[in-house]
Amino acid sequence: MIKWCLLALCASLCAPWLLAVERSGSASAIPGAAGTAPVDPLVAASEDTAQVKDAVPSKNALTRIEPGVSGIDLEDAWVRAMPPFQPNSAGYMTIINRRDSAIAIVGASSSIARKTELHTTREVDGLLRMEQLEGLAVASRERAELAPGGNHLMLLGLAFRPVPGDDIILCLELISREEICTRADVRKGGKVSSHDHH
Ligand SMILES: [Cu+2]
Repeated sequence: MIKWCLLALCASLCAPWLLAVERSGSASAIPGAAGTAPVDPLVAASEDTAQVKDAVPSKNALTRIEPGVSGIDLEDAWVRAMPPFQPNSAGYMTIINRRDSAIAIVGASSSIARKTELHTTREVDGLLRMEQLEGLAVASRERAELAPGGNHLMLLGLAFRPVPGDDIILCLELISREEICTRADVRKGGKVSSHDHH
């Protein structure tokens, strides 16, 4: 489903900005379908049940991995400082995949917002709009920039107003049920906006 968000925020977030997001279509093969030996129906049934359980998303099932040692680096993370009474903000970072296979980011969370979504920015009929992304793939040995005017983390329902000096945690959830987090500082997004000088 496509969600549009037309925001006042957009004016400051949506400056045309060159982004270099490497998208990967390199899906890896799913093992395990090759076996043709007859199986005991009871065993098969219990395996089916296990697979169904595995398929149910659960927060508890996330495995926390650390930047660097996990083969994924998160660099230069920051959150946009906001004026008072703004309900939302945005988060940015560079995601570097040093693994031998692609990764897919399918969710996000933060220490500051009720909900954190993956968004992209598109121009539609001359207007810049933000659209929620189902996921974001980063090919092996590639990097993806979450940057103003392009893909970003949308921080919805701020628990407090982010101001420079704050220390915020941004986390990404991978399709492999891994979660990777980084510290983000808070910056005024002056380089892409003409509305930040107050
Ligand atoms: Cu957004």
